Amino acid sequence: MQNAPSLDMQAELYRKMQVVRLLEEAIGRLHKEGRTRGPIHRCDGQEAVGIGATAALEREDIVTSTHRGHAHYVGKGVDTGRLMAEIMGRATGTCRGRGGHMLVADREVGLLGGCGIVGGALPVAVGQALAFQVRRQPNVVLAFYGDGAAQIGACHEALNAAALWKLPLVFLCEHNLYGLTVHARAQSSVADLASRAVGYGIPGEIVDGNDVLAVHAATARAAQRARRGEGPTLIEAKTYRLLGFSTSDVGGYQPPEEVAAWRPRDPIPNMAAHLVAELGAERVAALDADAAAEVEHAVAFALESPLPGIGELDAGEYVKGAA
Ligand SMILES: Cc1ncc(C[n+]2csc(CCOP(=O)(O)OP(=O)(O)O)c2C)c(N)n1
Ligand SMILES: [Mg+2]
Repeated sequence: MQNAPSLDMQAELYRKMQVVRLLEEAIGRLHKEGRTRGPIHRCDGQEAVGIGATAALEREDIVTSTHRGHAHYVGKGVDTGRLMAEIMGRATGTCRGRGGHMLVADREVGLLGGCGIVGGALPVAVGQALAFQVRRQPNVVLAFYGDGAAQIGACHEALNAAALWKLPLVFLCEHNLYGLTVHARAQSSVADLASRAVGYGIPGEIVDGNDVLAVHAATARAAQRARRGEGPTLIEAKTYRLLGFSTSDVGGYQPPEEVAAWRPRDPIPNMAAHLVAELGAERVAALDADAAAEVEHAVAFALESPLPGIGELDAGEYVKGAA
């Protein structure tokens, strides 16, 4: 493959996908035990998108995320202990436990934040990319959004402005076939959302979202183009939401044959098979063990961490006593 990452980097991409999967499974268990609050949007099956795309960025580049952002967070380098603590509302979380799983932000690693308003982060990404351009900084913004978010007005406005002003922005649409319980065919007159790029005069590319190396390569190309001042790219990553919308999803709308067709395309076992062939089973087992240890440590750290104290309630206020 052209510009394929080194085998060591491929191993790290695999290990990070495993970290995300194991985190999701741990969150699922903790949720069932009543130890998390609110619905959680797991990304099982979509790990290759977040991990592959963020690996193509520099630390100073910025990511905006969605309500389904765990792979984006881990990929951009958020500490998994502080991430887990944030998901569990603990004082040691990246936002001191105030954001929760949908609103994780960590400026130190270039994560501007998750977003519970579908498509709401896209105009924010435009603003950040404009700031990079105005300040002549050599950085790019990677904006994740879903196929559902692609149907809202703010998405059109963001694409139009970014294309017009040639902003250093990569639009990455995670097309997982559903917005909530609604199939893509009931949301859009076109199946390939990348085709919309033509209307903005920017490149559009469809990529196998379950192939971490393909996602990485496409994002690296788009980021290079953005850094050269040539403007945004729209990448559509075709993927699948294996476990439904959220932990409160009662299911029943994803046809079993559809799920069965996507199961063999799970990005993690496929990458494992590739790495076993390249590096041997022992090395892959060591990567699995390393990922499991990291997640175990992250969960223990979160569970040992205190909830925020009542005295810290106004700690994040811009203006003290404004109310
Ligand atoms: C503005 C807005 N409208 C509706 C919702 C409710 N809602 C939450 S997620 C979602 C579907 C999003 O679909 P998609 O962008 O494809 O993301 P996915 O859940 O598939 O990852 C909807 C309608 C919301 N959070 N914000
Ligand atoms: Mg979707």
